[in-house]
Amino acid sequence: MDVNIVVMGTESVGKSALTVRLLTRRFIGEYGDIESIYSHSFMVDGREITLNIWDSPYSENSSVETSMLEKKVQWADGYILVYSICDRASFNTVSRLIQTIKSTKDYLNAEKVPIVIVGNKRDLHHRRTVQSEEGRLLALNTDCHFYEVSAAENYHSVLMVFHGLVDRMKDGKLTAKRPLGFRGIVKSMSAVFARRRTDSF
Ligand SMILES: Nc1nc2c(ncn2[C@@H]2O[C@H](COP(=O)(O)OP(=O)(O)O)[C@@H](O)[C@H]2O)c(=O)[nH]1
Ligand SMILES: [Mg+2]
Repeated sequence: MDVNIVVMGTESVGKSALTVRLLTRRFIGEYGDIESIYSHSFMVDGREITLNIWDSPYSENSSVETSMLEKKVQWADGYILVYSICDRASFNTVSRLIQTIKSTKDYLNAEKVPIVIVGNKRDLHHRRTVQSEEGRLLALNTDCHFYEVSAAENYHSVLMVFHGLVDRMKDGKLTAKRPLGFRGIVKSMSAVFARRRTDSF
C-alpha cells in the first residue's frame, strides 16, 4: 500500500524536524529550506506500507504559496498540519488549512477526514501561547486527530503522529482509490524540484 502525505504549516513550526525525526529518529537542529519527497516504509499487520512524505518550506510569496497549496492538497491522501505552541499565527493558519483541504477534496460524510493536527515544540512550555485545549477543540470541531509533540525531545510521539494518520486512512477509501499512477506524479514532482531524496528504512 502506498500513501501520499504532505506536511504543512507556516515557517519554522518544525515540519522538517518532524519529518527528519520520523525518517532518522534524530533531531538535528537546523534543517534549512528543504524541499523533498521522502519515501519511508514500515510494516503494519504484516503488510508493508510506504509513505511518500512531501516536506517543503513555506513561501512568503502568497501567490506561490496558493498555487503550491493546491498542488499539495490534490497530491496528498493524508495531511499533517503543524503549528508551534509558541506561535499563535501558525495555529490560525492550521485552522485555515483545514477549511481549504475540506473544500478542495470531496469527502464522503461517513469518511474520516485524513488530517492530523500537530502542536509542536511542546518542550518550550514556558513560551506557550496556544493552550492544549485550543488544539483539542479545533480537532474536535473539524473531526481531525490531534497530538502535541516535541520533535526536539521525543521520537515516539512523532511516530504516533504518522501512524495515527495511517490508521485513520486505513478506515477510509484509501485502498480502493488511485486512478492515476502515483509514481508518475512523484516523478514529475521531482522533475519540478530537481531534488528527490529517498530514504527507506
Ligand atoms: N525547542 C524546539 N525547537 C524545535 C522543535 N522542532 C523544531 N524546532 C526548531 O525550530 C526551527 C525550525 O524547524 P524546522 O523543522 O526547520 O521548521 P520548518 O520551517 O517548519 O520546516 C529549527 O531551529 C528547529 O531546531 C521542537 O520540538 N522544539
Ligand atoms: Mg522545513
